[in-house]
Amino acid sequence: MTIGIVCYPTFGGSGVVATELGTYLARKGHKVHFITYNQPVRLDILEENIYYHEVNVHDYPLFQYQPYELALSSKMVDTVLNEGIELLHVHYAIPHAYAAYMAKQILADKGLHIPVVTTLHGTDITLVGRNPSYKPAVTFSINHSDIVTSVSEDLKRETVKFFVVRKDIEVIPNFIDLSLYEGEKNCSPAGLLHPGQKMITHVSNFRKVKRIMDIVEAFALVRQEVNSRLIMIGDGPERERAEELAKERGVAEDVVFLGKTNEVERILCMSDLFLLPSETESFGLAALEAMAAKVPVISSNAGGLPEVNINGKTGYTVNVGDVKKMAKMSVKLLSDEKLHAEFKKNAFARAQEFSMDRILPLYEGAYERALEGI
Ligand code: GMT
Repeated sequence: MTIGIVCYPTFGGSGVVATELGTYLARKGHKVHFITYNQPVRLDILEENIYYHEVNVHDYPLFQYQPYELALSSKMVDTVLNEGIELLHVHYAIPHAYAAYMAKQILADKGLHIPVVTTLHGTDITLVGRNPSYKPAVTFSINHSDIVTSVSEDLKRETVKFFVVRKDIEVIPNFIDLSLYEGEKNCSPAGLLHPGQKMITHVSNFRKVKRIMDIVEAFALVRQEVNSRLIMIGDGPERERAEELAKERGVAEDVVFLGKTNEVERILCMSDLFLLPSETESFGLAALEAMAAKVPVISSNAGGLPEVNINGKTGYTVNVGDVKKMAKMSVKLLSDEKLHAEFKKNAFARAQEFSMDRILPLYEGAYERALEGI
């Protein structure tokens, strides 16, 4: 198949999923054309069957806001016509599904039928999409996609609850390439830990929804009982406040802010525990990545997280904001070697259920059905 993938090129989960999906489809022999405003961070354009088309938005003094959707639709049309793309797969509804609908209409006008597959990722539904300024356009573009997929059962329920959806939504969970987590030989704490310390890790874009302060508060409690260090990976608006809070709680020396790094797998494989206390999370790809590295997870029980992290097995799930419980369960896991070993095993076994080999064919199936017009 020749597939056009539209996504955000940034570190965000939807962009990562889209990039990895495209990369693995290309390795299976499909031709994959990425259409975005920047080269996606994890995309290797030198790989066979991968092509990248940049969307350029022209600046004009009249515009207070640049018409990105227009440029994106036009780029989709050109790329479909020039490269023989058979279907468009857009990740994150806003504004990609809407722009794809426009492209589809323009192409129909030229006698070409190009199906659109839309994957809903989370905040496009749970935070941004349900805002009244976007809701009618999001509803319309969901209903006019040929196939709609969502990354968890919870996100499907949320979509049906908040939008008048006439389309059937197929759940295709996020996936993981387990081979990336096999390099245990390279796995040594390097300079990150003092001798005898346990490593607690968090990875995110440090937006408010991730509840970064809960992590610091919980760590301050854990630190009183377990000799440990908190490694914070990523960057975003809440970082500075979190750094301040670590100082206020007297744990700054043991809270390391690493910023954005491509060494996530290497750091995860040395970790003893992963924290993800998000306010909402449609899936929680970061938790799955930790589990693939055999790291138990303590997460909130929000959104799709309980579909990934099984309470009492692969880690624990706690109510949003319950910092004390998060700390208590962390101490429990970090102080009981036998329990920790069992949870590590369970976490990895659970991650295997989301292995790329199992999930990729579900997308290929969706593409085939879209092409057959079902
Ligand atoms: O919040 C993020 O981490 C970014 C966001 C995105 O759309 O890029 O992530 C969403 O999509 C990920 C991939 O499907 C999911 O794993 C995340 O749970 C989801 N984030 C939220 O729902 C807050």
